[in-house]
Amino acid sequence: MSKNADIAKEFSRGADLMALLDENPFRVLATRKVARALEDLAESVELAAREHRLEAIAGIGKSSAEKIAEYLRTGHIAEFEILAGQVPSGVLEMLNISSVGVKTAYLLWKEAGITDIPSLQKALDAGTITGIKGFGEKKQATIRQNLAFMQTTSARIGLGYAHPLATEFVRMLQTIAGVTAVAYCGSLRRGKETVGDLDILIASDAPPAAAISDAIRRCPDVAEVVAAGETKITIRTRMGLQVDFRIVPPASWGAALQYFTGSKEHNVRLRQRAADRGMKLNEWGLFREQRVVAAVTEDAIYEALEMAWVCPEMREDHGEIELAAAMFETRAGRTPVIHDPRLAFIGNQIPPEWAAVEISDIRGDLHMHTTASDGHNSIAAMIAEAKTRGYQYIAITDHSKGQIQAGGLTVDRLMAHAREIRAVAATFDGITVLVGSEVDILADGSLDYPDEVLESLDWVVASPHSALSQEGDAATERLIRAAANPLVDVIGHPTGRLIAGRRGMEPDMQRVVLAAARSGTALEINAHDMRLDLRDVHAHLAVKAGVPLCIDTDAHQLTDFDKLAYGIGTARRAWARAENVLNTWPLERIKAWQKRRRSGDADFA
Ligand code: DGT
Ligand code: CA
Ligand code: CA
Ligand code: ZN
Repeated sequence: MSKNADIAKEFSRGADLMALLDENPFRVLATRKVARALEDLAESVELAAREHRLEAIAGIGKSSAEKIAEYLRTGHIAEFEILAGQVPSGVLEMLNISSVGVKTAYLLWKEAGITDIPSLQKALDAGTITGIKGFGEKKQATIRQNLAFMQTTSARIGLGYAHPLATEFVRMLQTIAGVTAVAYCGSLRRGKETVGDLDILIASDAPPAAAISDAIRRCPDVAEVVAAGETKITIRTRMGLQVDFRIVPPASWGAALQYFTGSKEHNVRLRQRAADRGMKLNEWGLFREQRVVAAVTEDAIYEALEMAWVCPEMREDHGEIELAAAMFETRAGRTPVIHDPRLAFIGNQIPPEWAAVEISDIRGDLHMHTTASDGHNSIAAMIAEAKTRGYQYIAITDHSKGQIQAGGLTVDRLMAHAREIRAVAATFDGITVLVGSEVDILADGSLDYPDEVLESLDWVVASPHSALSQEGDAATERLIRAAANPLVDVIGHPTGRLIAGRRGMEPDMQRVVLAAARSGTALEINAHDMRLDLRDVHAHLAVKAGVPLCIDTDAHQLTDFDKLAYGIGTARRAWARAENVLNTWPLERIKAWQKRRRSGDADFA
């Protein structure tokens, strides 16, 4: 875990402790805000502290900045340790059970004298928790189930499992008579890299609840029905993923979709915006007095709140509300004054048509493997598949010689492979195939092939594959050195992290981005669900600095092309427009961009 995540966790623990000790709710809230600010922080908290910039971060005040500095110095925060001394450690651990929040833990501790998970388990089994308000049979049953679940798994689930499953549920539910619309919402719709659970919304007039419930139960993935009511069904899949289904009337579709898409933070701001205008927003609609102002579509709701529609991936209260309000003003012919520093990179004038990149903007995929290294398909099969996807160009980029276990190519094999790619490509019309390589960035930032070899290639992806636990500065220098080579077109999966598998390098990404801006090098968003590297906050740094992103699937087989959607989700979370994504450009523009750098007359700084 990074320092940012470590300290965020520490503040979150501090907030929990304060709440359990009945501290002032405003202080608790302020402490939670610090945790969130650190989670969202794109740069290294250590660097910001060293340069005395902590207090400039929204949500972090003087005393929090001091606490952060203290943590960086000593590895703990004394004030929180003192609080921790007053709360049994088992009470904090109970908060890890989903459905046990601070309030519940507080009651269990103070009213029932339960101070750890084993005694909670015992009390639930023996049925000895009685006479406490809010602890009926139902609540206890829920806690018991969640406790059992927690003991089998605790991790958030990756998109590689969650997305196909959600898509399949949506497809299946759409076939039920009486169902007028189905969509997944929650974190999946917001394009987050992992999900806690799935939220699926179903619009249906006269609720055929029984038909829906039967159809869900029949799905082969369903292991257990956790709860089933008229309008809400919750199941658990064999893989341990929870899915919440909610049935709403079509008249409330837009409001429900908006509500259940979240994020909570975005929704809080929206409800406030409604209140400021004398209206009330909830999952049923936007109301003035008892009258419905908007409810059927999301568009209408945002419109009535004097905002442009916000793409789901941006709904995190990271400035998108201010952006959408400014777009609304611009469209109405007014010139909004933008004060929000988060929008500064867009410029003084918000274009009325500002839009995040979409799948249909993508013209090609510039990172993929064949059987020459560790791919499963031939050159011809990859080209044919790319053609069916409507791509105008692709790059074939097999591994370099250092990747022995992945069948990396010696220089001789690479040369033969290049000839073969050109020969096979000549048999296809209507698509340009770039001969490329995914060359290893070695631990010191040098590359696995000499420049003479790279010069003969049309496209060079340079990626780190080994020495991924390097310390921060070494990792930063390594990536900067690779980017400085004018023959490198794009840095592939820059940190090497694997979601739920490997933490990867933690370079100072702001410095890497600035170096890439100077050298005119693109940075990859590797779209594989296990990677999503760059991640959202780092890709946002590239967008702000004007460094082109390249959204690649790194396909090792034909079906991997489908993973593009995950990379698009991350790019949209980073506020990337089509313009920011290199592989939305026509090939001629990419070539001109590459030529400026390779010929040394680049003027990228
Ligand atoms: P996850 O499941 O942890 O990946 O994240 P989400 O965002 O999918 O969260 P989830 O499943 O708890 O709730 C889905 C959405 O429903 C959430 O983004 C906003 C909305 N929502 C659910 N419960 C609440 C609530 O208590 N307050 C507010 N404001 N919104 C809620
Ligand atoms: Ca969810
Ligand atoms: Ca949920
Ligand atoms: Zn690759």
